[in-house]
Amino acid sequence: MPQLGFIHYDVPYMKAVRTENNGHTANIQLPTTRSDAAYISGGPLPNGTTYIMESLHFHWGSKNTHGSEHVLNSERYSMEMHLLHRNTKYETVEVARNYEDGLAVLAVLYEVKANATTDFEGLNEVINVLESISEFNRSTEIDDFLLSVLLGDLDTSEFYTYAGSLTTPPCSQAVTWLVFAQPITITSSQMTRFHKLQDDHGIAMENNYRALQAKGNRKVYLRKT
Ligand code: 1SD
Ligand code: ZN
Repeated sequence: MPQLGFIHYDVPYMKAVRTENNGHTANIQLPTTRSDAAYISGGPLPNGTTYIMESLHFHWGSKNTHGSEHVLNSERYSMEMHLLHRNTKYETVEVARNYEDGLAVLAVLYEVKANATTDFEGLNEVINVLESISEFNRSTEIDDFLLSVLLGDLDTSEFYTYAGSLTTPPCSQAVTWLVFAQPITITSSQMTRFHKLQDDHGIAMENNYRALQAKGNRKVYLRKT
């Protein structure tokens, strides 16, 4: 399998990126213009296709013992980030989600370790603005947003991959999932900043993850590229 390729992940976005509390999560919408966009290719993605970065968001629990959507070897993690990419052969995410090769989501797992005292700095790019979007419908902008910082020194060569669905309605079967095998350690104070977000009823936004689904006849592959 070819190596998973990251294009412009190490180039800051020129346009400020919009970060919004949509009542379900903190969602960051990335520019997708010809001169200001990031992409992935290779790995398990169909040969010769490029997927453009569209948006990213997070899923978490009410406690640090749960919150991720993926579970690795029975291990639940505190939070999971989704980097949603669209196959450039489709015009929009809405169109792409009607096709099996429409979307690719990179999933990063976060583990809160009680004895971790040093923040995972990469996530602070997002965490620093969470207070300003604590209420539903609030939005703000982040300047010079850099995707590579978010991944830190995560080993992106090892991931689980399978053909699956979006985890929110309409749960379209349109996603090539790539779940990085190595979790990122964050501090409990970093996790607390997500727990302070409020939903559309002004109630703590928590447990915004989908319940574990049966694997069915899906094949999940562990890839080391
Ligand atoms: O939950 C997100 C949802 O907010 C939206 O981004 C959707 C794509 O249209 O993707 C799902 S998920 O499957 O990435 N969780
Ligand atoms: Zn998601």
